[in-house]
Amino acid sequence: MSQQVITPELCAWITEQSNAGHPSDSILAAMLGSGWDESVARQALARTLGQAATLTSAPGTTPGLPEPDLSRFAPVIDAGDRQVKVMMALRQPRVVVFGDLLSDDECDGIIALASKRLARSETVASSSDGSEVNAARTSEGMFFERCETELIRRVESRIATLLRWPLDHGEGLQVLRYRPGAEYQPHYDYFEPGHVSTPNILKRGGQRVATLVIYLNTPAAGGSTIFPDIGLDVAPVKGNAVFFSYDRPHPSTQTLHGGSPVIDGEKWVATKWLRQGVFV
Ligand code: PD2
Ligand code: ZN
Repeated sequence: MSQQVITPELCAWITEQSNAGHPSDSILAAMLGSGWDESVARQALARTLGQAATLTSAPGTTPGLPEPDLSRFAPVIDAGDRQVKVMMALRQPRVVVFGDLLSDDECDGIIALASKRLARSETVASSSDGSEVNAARTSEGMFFERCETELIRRVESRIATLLRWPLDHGEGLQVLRYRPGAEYQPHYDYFEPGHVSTPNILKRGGQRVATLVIYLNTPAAGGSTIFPDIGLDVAPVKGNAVFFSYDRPHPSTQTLHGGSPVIDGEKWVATKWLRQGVFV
């Protein structure tokens, strides 16, 4: 076949397929079936949908997505050192609510360690290559190093077992505190493919492919985690967690989510973001 060219029409077709909800590996399979060279097809997917679409077999990345073992839909999952409850599971998008992921003492221990190091939360800057304070995120936060303390290591290893995803593919745990009125407006957790800072961020382990938000306390009112595209509200309950995964950095994953304003009391969460490869 003569040299194949990635045309705007091809990119538009890929976007259309993705918006219709077809996962990137199905789009790739369709392209291979119509005679596209694999490396050109992967390049076209990457250019259109971002790196995650192409990395299922890229060197150094783990294929598939983090996913708890729900095959028997047992009421609890053995996460190594703790039996974790499955409260709710949605297939598309994949959202799972876990109960009793952490004990009360573990939640209190993480809050005690984090409270000494809180600062106003930052997000990826909108135009420059860095991070900045963002009015959409009125919480305070901090990051732990991976395995920074014995408690953090134990929790991270439980998460790795529960979600069947290597511990070293996880970013350090981030802890956020929301005071009354504080919120986290709806956003996606993956890195925007077209953003100026994304190529550098992706060097440290590729795209984010899943999020686990763990509730470290139970606010008196407000503070649910909301998923506007699917009309889901998850109540923040101490020790519970909400997990969701996304196979491409694209709104068609329906993983838009936010933290609704805290009405009464404080809300504390610990977030674990999982990458495609080793996070360094
Ligand atoms: O605190 C939450 O409910 C929340 C909502 C949306 C946390 C995050 N995103 C996050 O940490 O990414
Ligand atoms: Zn988020």
